[in-house]
This record gives sequence, structure tokens and C-alpha cells, in this order.
Amino acid sequence: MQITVNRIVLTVEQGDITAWNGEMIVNASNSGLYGGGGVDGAIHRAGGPRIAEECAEIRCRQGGILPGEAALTSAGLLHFRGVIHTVGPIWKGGSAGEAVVLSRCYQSSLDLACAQGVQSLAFPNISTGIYNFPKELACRTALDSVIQYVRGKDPAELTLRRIDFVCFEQDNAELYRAELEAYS
Ligand code: AR6
Repeated sequence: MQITVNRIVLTVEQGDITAWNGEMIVNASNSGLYGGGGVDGAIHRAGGPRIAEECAEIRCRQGGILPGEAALTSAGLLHFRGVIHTVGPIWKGGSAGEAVVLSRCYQSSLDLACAQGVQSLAFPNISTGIYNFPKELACRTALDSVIQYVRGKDPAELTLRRIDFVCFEQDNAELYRAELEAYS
């Protein structure tokens, strides 16, 4: 399933983001940038210790990152140009501004990717695992945020040509396909 917005192709894939074929991936990390479980664990395992070393450097320099922010490291042993680490919100029932913070994760990751001249970028389903954000709202928030971002930019400012949503779980992949279809 794919749609084109402002000349950028948005697609949905199901699988492991560490095996994705493209230039840069986004990680769903934590504020301390300590490698954890879920997609974060998979990226650190596959990328080797270099990623954790660079996360530690960021931690020393600026004390980690806040929910909604993003930071860049190399990809270690992985074949990507880099990994963008962002921190999603922990779901607390929905009245703590969680959706706004989740939206910022996508925006700040896209800002960083464009600043690096990245042409293809993959997002996992940020916050929908250990941080317990409801999947349907997370899917709508992710797609709305990315589509608004892409629509709001002058094509000359956007280096990106392809943005993939890589869903590990079947139910998320189905949600994303249905939601993307509704946009087309
Ligand atoms: N590739 C793509 N997606 C994956 C993979 C993978 N290899 N593995 C899991 N997912 P989570 P969060 C999906 O828990 O909710 C970590 O400990 C997973 O099915 O990874 O943002 C961090 O250090 C789910 O849909 O991230 C933080 O402490 C999605 O990735 C905390 O978890 C996000 O689930 C962040 O929690």
C-alpha cells in the first residue's frame, strides 16, 4: 500500500525495521537514550555497541532528550547512514497531551532527516509497545503528522522521496494500510 503526497511516496511494510532497505531509520528510544527492549533493543543488538557509545556521548553532552525530541547517531554495524532516536510519550490516559508529543516525535525526526539530506526514512510505530499508546490513535497521529509535514513544505526544502511505516505487528500493519487507503 502506498500513496504519494507532494511527490513523496508513503508506504506501509510489515517486518523488522533493522532489515529495512533504505537510508535512515527512526528508533523509539527513552529519554536517557539507554538501549531498552522492543524496537530499541532490536536496533542496538543489530547495530552493536557503537550506537550505545554515541547515545552515551549525547547523554553526557545534553543529558538525554525530552519526549518529542530527536537525536542522531551512526547506525553501527547496520547498513543505514544513521539512526534517529526519538522518545515517544508514555500513555497516561490521553489527557496529558500524549498525542501532541507523539506528533512532535514525527516532526522532529523529519526535521533531522531533512537536515541530513536523507531521501528514504523508516518509522516504527512509536509508543505503541512498552509505552502503551493506543494503536489506532497512534496510527492516525503518525499519518496526520507526517502528511501535514510533507504537505506544508516547499518540495525544494524536502530531500525525502520515500517514507515507510514499518509495522512489526500484523494489527498495526492492517491499521496503517486501511488509514493510508482512506487518505488516497
Ligand atoms: N522492528 C520494527 N518494529 C518493532 C520491532 C522491530 N524489530 N520490535 C518491536 N517493534 P516499543 P515504545 C514495534 O516497545 O512503545 C524501549 O525499551 C512494536 O511492536 O519498541 O515507544 C525503549 O528503550 C511496537 O509496535 O517502543 C523505551 O524505554 C513499536 O515497535 C520504550 O521501550 C514500538 O514499541 C519505548 O516504548
